[in-house]
Amino acid sequence: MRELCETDFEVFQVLKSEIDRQTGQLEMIASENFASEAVMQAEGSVFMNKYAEGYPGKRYYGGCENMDVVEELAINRLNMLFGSEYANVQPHSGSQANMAVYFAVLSPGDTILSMDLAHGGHLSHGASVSFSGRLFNVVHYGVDRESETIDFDQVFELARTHRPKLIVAGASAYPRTIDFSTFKMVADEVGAYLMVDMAHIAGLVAAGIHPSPVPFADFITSTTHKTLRGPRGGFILSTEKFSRLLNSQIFPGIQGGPLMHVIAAKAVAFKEALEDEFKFYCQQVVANAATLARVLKQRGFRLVSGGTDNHLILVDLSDKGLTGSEAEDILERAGITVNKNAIPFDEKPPSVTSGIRIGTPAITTRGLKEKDVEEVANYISDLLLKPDDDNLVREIRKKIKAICEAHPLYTSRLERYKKSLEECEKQRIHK
Ligand code: DSN
Repeated sequence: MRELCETDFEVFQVLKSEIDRQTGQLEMIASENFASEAVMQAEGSVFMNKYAEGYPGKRYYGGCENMDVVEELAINRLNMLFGSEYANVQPHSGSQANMAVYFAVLSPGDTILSMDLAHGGHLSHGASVSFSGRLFNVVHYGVDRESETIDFDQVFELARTHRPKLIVAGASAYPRTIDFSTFKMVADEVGAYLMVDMAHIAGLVAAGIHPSPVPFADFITSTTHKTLRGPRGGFILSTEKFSRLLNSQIFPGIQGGPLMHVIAAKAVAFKEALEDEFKFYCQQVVANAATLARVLKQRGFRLVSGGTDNHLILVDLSDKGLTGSEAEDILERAGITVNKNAIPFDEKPPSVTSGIRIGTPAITTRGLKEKDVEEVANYISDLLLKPDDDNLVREIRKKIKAICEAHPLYTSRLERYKKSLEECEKQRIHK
């Protein structure tokens, strides 16, 4: 078999650069993580060659016997992980998992009550630029101006006024525990279905650190690549009674052939998440986020809601004369990757913002603990308090590089790439 570097040197080089970027910088985007080599091995495998429309035991193509086994493994492990009755592991993404639930229980024009994107919600929860906002009548709740936590008085009031058919709980930039039992009370009072999109916190739920939505929600959707640390993709959990309806909404409703290589990788990730080691990892993610919050507060930064219960924090930079996009850029130059993020009631547009979102899942995967996070939090503070100091950026870049070297990532993969590159260069010279 010819190696990638022989068949396509341009893609090989850019892949090598991306490995260098991921391993040589501190990844603090709250929604990103590093999947294990085993997960990547399953995804980069011959499973990708197979069409398997349908579900285990009922496919529309021959030769699916191994597909059935791997999809059953993924389904059973996922149900075991969350204590759910029904799982669909075919959604290509979280958005498609959400779309399938909407299409299962709503008709165009029906009302959804969900969290405002500007207060930490998600595009696919009814933002006007998303299919969800274009097809459905969406009413948004948000956070309370004072506490910056979900305003349940508003949730109750909007539910009573608008009688939504579906209430969506779940967020992409919310640093606090979400109270699913109160959402269930609201849904019951107005006769709505409850969907929880737990994409950000799925790993924490699996590890028993965040309360589970399973006892409360009719539908649970998620991605697999955030705190859950699997391949990029989605899934749906529910009860047996919705199984046929949900299966048919994913296929043939909105998707064709499932990505069987991704499903194989999901199966591997779910097995990893069932192990005790994953629980310890998630505990460390939360401990690291708490340390980050503590140090940044000590250094004079205001955090939305005053802190964090989970894997992320939202820093309000409006009193520092910095925009979120400037802060993202300064940190990136020093080797720390974060994203600009609107804070609740932000007056700046989403392309600028007044805040940044910082998360600890990926740095925890590479082994950073509280002491390292304290050091990193101080570097972040130094950089944001002296945004024009280029020497400081250079100095901290070196320190971040040293932290990365002390916590290596994908060592065997890098070794393989190095060997492959050397081989390839030898052959290029000889040609
Ligand atoms: N884009 C993801 C995030 O960063 O939170 C959500 O889909």
